[in-house]
Amino acid sequence: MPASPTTAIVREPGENLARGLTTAGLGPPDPRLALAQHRAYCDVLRESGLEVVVLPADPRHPDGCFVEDTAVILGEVAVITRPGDPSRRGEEEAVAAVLSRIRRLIHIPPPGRLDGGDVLQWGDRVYIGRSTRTNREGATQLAEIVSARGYAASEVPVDAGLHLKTGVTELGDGRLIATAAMAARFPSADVVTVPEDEAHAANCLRVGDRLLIPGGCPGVHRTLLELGYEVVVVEMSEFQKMDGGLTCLSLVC
Ligand code: CIR
Repeated sequence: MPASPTTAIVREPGENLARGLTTAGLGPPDPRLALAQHRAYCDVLRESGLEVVVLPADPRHPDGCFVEDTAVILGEVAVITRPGDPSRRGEEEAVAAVLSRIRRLIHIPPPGRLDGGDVLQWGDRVYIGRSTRTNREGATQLAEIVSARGYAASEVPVDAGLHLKTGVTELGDGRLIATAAMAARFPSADVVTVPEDEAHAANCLRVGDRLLIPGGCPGVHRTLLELGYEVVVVEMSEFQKMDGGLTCLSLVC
């Protein structure tokens, strides 16, 4: 496994982003603002030391910018998922083509369904969310793949929110950030619990020494600064309208 990540794979949001799946009820995203926010996100990744591979938007896949769901990076291996919603199948192909140059690929075959947003790697353990997108077969297939590589696998029920990582992500330094409901699933962990009105802050992205957090969460921002994190705020409003967060927009490998 490379000592630290060097690359982020992203895909630009298209003009038809609003035709993707959403339960947010926040109204349709503005495709131009989404593209500007996406470019700013990529700039932060570059400033954080990553080479950013930008795939063009694909009009067949309005949710295609949420590349996290298409693969799980595990050291030298990339697990190419079988996205849980049929409308998203096929998004994984362009990502797999890039990953095949830098990782050995393993595929999730049917009847497995798995979204990368349901996979949280934390230390030597891989947590797999059982959500509306990730079924038992998909979770079991991934558990076998990770177990064969020395990780422990645990399934976590996802009762609220789209994916496991909608409600819990890694801050670095052995700490997690989570909604209250998800924090209860990690009783022995050091967890920063987000207030209900800043629930979207449970999806943060640690890149090197920097911690990317979404805009609109002043309370969590303060807490993280007090804990000593080098925080970078990234505006995500247009992606939040489509149930997306910071981790969803890239595959860091
Ligand atoms: C979907 O519902 O599939 C997309 N609109 C949002 C996916 C967000 N992905 C993620 O949290 N990993």
